[in-house]
Amino acid sequence: MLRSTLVQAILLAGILAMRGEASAAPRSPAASAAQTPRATQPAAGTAESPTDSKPPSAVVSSPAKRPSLSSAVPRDYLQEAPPKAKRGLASIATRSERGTLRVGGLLQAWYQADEAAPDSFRGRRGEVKLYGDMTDKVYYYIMFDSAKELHQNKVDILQSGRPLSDLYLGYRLGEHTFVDFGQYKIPVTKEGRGSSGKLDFAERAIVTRTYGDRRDQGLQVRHESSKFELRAAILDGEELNRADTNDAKDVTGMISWHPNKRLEAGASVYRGRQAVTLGRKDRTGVELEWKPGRWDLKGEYTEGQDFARRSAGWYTTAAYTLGPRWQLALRREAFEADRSIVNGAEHATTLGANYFLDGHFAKVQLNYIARQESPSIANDQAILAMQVAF
Ligand SMILES: [Ca+2]
Ligand SMILES: [Ca+2]
Repeated sequence: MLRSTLVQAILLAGILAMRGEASAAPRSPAASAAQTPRATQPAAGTAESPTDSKPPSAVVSSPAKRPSLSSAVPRDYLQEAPPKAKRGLASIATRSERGTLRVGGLLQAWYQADEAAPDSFRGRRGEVKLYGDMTDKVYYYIMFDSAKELHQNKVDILQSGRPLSDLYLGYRLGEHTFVDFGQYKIPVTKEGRGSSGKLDFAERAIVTRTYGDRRDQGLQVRHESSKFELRAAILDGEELNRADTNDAKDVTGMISWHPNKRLEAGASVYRGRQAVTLGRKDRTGVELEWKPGRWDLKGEYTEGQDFARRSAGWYTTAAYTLGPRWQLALRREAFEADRSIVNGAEHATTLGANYFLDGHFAKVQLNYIARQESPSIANDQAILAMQVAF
């Protein structure tokens, strides 16, 4: 109890400090408009006609600024390029005097050939995202993965198969600083917190999907500037769609430094207590990405502890872009679910080919995953994935 109260006090102090910093350097509406790209072509029926720029006389006197169609959601969540007018679905957005609404989605269909399981077609991801701003300070984000039930052929005591993934409301403390309140991705591991729509391979590495790509409920402070990204959060620690089972609150954070477009280095940490027995739940990870020329080289190492069990894993990926359409990628990875077991690590080598029909908005991925473990079993896998994201 004392510990969680302390953590809450520290977090609150952090928020107040950042608020002070934000109010010390107020930004002009003009500057903010210049820096926030707007979705340029709303869909039919939500038209931003030229007359839209002159609000009806009834609201002329209203000092409230209409928020831009860009959103304050974490940039990792969004597709790489800002929506362009000609990008069709990417421009679905609507704006009213009450705020903005944008629609996003990530659809993936797979064919999976597996040495250890029946070969199968699979609707892997069916994410529907609704997000926007209610004022120039207040924003919201909700995401459902409608395909979750399709691949959970088991009793789901953890509620992870429920389609609700993200649900948060937020407040913009300053130009680059936000507070998210609700359910969102924990910041552990770079690949885990990044968008599922921008992966080098059809699936994340074992280490990043074990520790990262996980959601929890809490309060998060986020700072995203041109060279730094920082997050600090306080969480229930029960993962998504579950109420806390103890009074303890977990804390997590990340820092990432990207001095230029080619280099990014970061670290993430998680300290928590789980179950009624308050067993340890810790993660510590480092991450590095370097993009010289056509190459994209990245790697992460993360270790964890759950109760007394210690685990660790890493991956390294080398991707080479052949041209606007083709990219080849190779990944080596290892994961040790229990470090007390000798030779207990599983290793995998994944060879991937990506064919971009329209960047990450529409792409086809072919992966072959060779898995090595001890004792050896036949469990290699091939995946053909097609994706549409907007
Ligand atoms: Ca807890
Ligand atoms: Ca094997």
